[in-house]
Amino acid sequence: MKIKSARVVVTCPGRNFVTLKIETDTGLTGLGDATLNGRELAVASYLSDHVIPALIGRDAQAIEDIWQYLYRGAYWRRGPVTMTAIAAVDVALWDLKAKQAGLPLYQILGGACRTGVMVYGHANGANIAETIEEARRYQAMGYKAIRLQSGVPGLASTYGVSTDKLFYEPASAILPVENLWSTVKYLPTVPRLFEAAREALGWDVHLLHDVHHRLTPIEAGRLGKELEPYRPFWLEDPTPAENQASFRLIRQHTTTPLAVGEVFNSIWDAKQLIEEQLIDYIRATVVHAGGVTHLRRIATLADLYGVRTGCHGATDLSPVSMGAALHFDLSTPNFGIQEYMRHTAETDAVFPHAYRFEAGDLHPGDAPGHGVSIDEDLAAKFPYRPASLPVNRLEDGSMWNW
Ligand code: CS2
Ligand code: MG
Repeated sequence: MKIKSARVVVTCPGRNFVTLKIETDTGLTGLGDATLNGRELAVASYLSDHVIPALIGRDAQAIEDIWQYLYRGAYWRRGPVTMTAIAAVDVALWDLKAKQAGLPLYQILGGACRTGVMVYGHANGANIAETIEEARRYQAMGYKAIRLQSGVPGLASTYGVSTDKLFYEPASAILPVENLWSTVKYLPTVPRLFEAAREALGWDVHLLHDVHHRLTPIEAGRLGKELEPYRPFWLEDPTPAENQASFRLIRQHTTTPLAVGEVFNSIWDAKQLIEEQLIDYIRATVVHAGGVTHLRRIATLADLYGVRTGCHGATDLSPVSMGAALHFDLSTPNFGIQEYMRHTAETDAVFPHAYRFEAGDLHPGDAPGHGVSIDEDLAAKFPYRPASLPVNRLEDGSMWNW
C-alpha cells in the first residue's frame, strides 16, 4: 500500500480545523488532525511545503519508519508546529493500517482493556451559583467527572468561562484580545467553588479544575492544600511547566493530584515530571504530541511511574483527534480520564464519526480505522477565518501567562 497523494483541508465550521488526507494506491484513505489553535496556517504550510512531497511513494504501512524520518530527519526538531504536522501524518497512517486490516484502531493497538472511556465535561458560569447549576446539568447528562470553572469577582473575564455553555472557544479576533488577571482575586474563589460544589453535588462525582498556568509554584502549593478537603480529581496546569523541577515545590505542599501537559509536544517535555513522580496525569494529546506513535511512548514511560493519561480534548482538537484519542484511551493500560468538550452541530456534520457518548463514557465505535471521516464538499462551505488566542496582563499592565 503506497502513498499516492496527500492534501491539507482547512475548514471553519464555527472554528478552524486543519485536516490531512492521505490517499493510497489501493484506494484507501486515512485522516489526521493538524489543528494548532491560532497557528493553523503554519502547520498547513509545514505539511504542504515540507512533509507531503517527502511522503509520496512511501509504504503507508511503515508507520514507525515514517515517524522517525519526519522527526530525526528534520534538523530543526520538535516544537508544536513540527510535532502537530508529524501527528497528522501518524494518525492518518494508523487510520490506514486499521482500515487495511478491517479493524477498529483500538484492536490494532492491542485491544480494549476497559469497557469505555471515562470523560469529563466542562461546567462553567459567571459565578459559583451558575457554575453549580451547570454542573447539575452535566450530572443529569450522565457525566461521572466534571470540570468546574467560575468567573472571578472583580475580573471582567477569565479563561474557561463562556457564554455558550457546551462549546467553549477562546480564539476570537485576528489580533489577540487582552485579558486582565489577578491572582489575589482568583485564589480564594476556587476553594469556595469546591466547597459549594461538594455540598450541592455530593461525593459521587469527580470534580476537576484548570488553573491554566496562572500561579507561581508556592501559590499552587497553597491552592492544592486548600482544595484537599474537597478531594478534587485533579488540579490542572497550576504553573507553567518549562521548569519541570519547580513541581517539586508544589508536591512538598499538597496531595491534590496534578495534571499537566496539554501544551507539551514531546516526551522530553514530561520526562522529569514523570520520572520524579511530580505529576499524576499527563495531558499530552495525539494531535500536538506527535501522534499515536509518540503518545504511546509517553504513556509507556508514565506507566512505569504510576502516572496516568488525561488527554487534552478541547473543541480546538477536531473530531479526528477525538476519534484517535478514544482508540488510544481504550487500549492504554494506564489511561486515567479523557477531556470531552462537545463540538458544534456544524463541526459534527463536517466530520461524521463513529464515537458515541453513553452514561459518562465515550466509546470509539467499531468502524474500521479511527472511525472519523470528512465531508469535503461541506467543509468547503466554511472557509478559513483568522483567529487568535487571547493574551493576558496583570492589573499593572505587565504581561502574564494566558
Ligand atoms: C484548556 C483548553 O481544555 C483545556 O484544559 O486549557 O481549552 C485550552 O485553553 C485550549 O485548548 C487552547 O487552544
Ligand atoms: Mg487546560
